[in-house]
Amino acid sequence: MSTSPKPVKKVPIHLQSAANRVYIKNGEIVNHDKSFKADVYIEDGTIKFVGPPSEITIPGGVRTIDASGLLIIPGGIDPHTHMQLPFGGAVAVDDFYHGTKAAVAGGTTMIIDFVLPNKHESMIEAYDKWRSWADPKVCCDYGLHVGITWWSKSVSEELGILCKELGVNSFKTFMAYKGLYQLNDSDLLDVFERIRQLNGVAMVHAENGDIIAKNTQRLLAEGITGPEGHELSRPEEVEAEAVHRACVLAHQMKTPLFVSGLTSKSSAELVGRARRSGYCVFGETLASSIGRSMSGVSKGERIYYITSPPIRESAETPRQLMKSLAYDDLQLTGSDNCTFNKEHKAKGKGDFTKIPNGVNGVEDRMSLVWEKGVQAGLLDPCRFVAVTSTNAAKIFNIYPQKGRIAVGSDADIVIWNPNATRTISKDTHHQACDFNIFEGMTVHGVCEYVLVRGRICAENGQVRVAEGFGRFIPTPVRPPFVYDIIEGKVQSAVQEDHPEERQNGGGNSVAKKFAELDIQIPIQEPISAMLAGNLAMPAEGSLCSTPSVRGRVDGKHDMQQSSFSISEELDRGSVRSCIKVKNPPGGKSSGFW
Ligand code: URQ
Ligand code: ZN
Repeated sequence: MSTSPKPVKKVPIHLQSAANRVYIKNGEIVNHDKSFKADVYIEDGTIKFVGPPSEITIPGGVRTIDASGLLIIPGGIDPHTHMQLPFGGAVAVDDFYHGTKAAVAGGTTMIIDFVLPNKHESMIEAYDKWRSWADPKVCCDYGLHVGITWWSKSVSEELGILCKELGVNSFKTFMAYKGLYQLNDSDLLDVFERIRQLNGVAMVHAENGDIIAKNTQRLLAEGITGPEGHELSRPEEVEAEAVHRACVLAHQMKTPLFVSGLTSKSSAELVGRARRSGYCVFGETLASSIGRSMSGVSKGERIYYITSPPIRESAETPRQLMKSLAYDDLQLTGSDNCTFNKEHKAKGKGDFTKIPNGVNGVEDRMSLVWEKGVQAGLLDPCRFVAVTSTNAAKIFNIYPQKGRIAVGSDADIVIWNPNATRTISKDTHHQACDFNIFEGMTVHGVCEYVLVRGRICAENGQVRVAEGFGRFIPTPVRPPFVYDIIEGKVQSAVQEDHPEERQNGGGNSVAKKFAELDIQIPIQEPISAMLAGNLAMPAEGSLCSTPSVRGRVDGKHDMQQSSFSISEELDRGSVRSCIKVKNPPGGKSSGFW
C-alpha cells in the first residue's frame, strides 16, 4: 500500500486580478444591426457599460485602450472546427490548445467543435471523450455539436440526454463518407424527426456519398489516383443534389436545418431558394471556399488542399459565395479547421482516397471574410459581424451572451484595424500545421487586441493565451430565432407568397388558424434579416447600410459608487441601466494584471 501522498492534480491557475477591469475608448462599435461611437467598460469578463465617455467616470488602475480609428466588434464565433480529430488514419495536428490559440490570434473567441462517434459508439461516451480533450486545453470558450454517425433507439435516447443534461442542441448528419458516417434517407428522416421533437437544430454535410463511392471506384480503375481524383469524384452537382435532398427531408419533418460547408454557387442558390420558399434552413460556407480556389495550384501541391466538400476549381467561386453571403442566401462562415501536416497528406500519394481530408482556416477566417467581403465592397461591417459571429450565436442559442457588444454580454471583443494588412504564412501563423493553404495572401483586417471574457489575449501582434482558460458553453434547445418561425409564432417575410395570402396567414397553417380567428400575427422580418439586422434605415453616421437604432444606454454612471450592480436587461433594445462601481476588492486595483 503506497504511503506517499497522492500527487495533487495540477490545475492551471489563471493569474486574473479580482477586477479584470478594462476601458476601451474612442472606438466605433459594430454589431450586426448597427454601428456607433461609444466607449466600453469591462469588469470580471462581462461588458458593464457601453456609452459616451461623458456618462462614466473611470477610477484609477483600470487598463485603458485607445481604439481611435479602430472598430470594436464581437469576437468571431467559428461554428465548424475539428480540433485533434482522429480521421483518415491520422489525428488532426491542431489540438484544442493550438487550435484555439490560433483562433484567438485571428479574432475568433469561440469555436463550436464536433463530437464524431465511431459507428456503434455511445454518443455520450464520445461526448465525454471530447470534453476530456478540450476542457484542459481550450484558450477560448467552446461548444459542441454531436455527430449522428449511426442510428438506433439507444442513439435516439442519448440525444434526449445530450439536449436535456449536457448542453447540446445541434446534431450533425453526414450524407457522405459511405461506411464511416453516412446515413441513408430513412435514417435521416428519423434523426430529423427526433431532433425536431427535442427542439434542436439538425446539421448536415451535404454530398451524395453513393455517387462519390461509385465515381471513386471508376476513377481508381481508370488509373486516376492523384489528388485531382478527389474533386473529380465529387463535382458541384454531387453537393447540390444532396443539399436539395437534405432541405426537403428536413422540411418534411418540420426540422430546422443548418447546411454546413457549402462550397459552390449552385448549392448556395439552392439554400436561398429553399429559404424563400419558407424552409427553415441556414447555409454556412468556409474560409477555404471564400478564401481561394484550386485555380493555378500545381499538380504536385494539390494533395495539401484536399478537404470535403472540395475547394472548387473555378476562380469565380470565392466571389460568388461571398455574394451569396451578401444576399443572405448564406448566413454564416466557418473554417472546418481539420489540419494535417504534409507527411500525413503524403500518405495519399498514389491513392487519393488515403489523403486525410481537411485544411486550416480557424486563424485566417476573419481576415479572409473582411478582405473578400468588406474590402471587396460586397459586405458592410455589420454584415461582416453577422456572418462571422452573431448569426452563429443566434442559431445555436447563445445570443446575446455571445455575438454582441452590449451590456451584460461576455467581453469577447476584438479591436479591429480595417486598414491594416497582414500576409498569411505558415512561418507566422499560430496553427500547429506545417503549411497554410492561404500562403502568401495579403489581407486587410488585423486584430489589434483580442479580449477573451475580458482577458487581453492578443495585443499588437503578441498572443498571450492561457491553456484551459476557455469554458464549455452549453447551447440550449429551442433557439427563438429559429423556432419562432418553425412554430408559426411569427411569419417570415422572406417566404415568397401573394399579398392577400400573407394577410390570411400565407402558407403557414398556424398563421391560417390565427387569420380565421382574426388574430393578427406580428409580421416579423425574415429570420435572415433579423439575424443580419437588415431591419431598418441606416442610423445617422453609421458605417453600415442596415442598422437599426435600438435605443442607447441612459443615465449618468459614477464608477466610484459603493457597489457595482447592473439592472439592465441584456441588450434587447434596452435603454435604462444603473451602474455603480465599487473599488475592486482590497482597494484600488494595481493595474490590469
Ligand atoms: O467532413 C468533415 O467535416 C470532417 C470529417 C473534416 N474533414 C473535411 O474534409 N472537412
Ligand atoms: Zn467539418
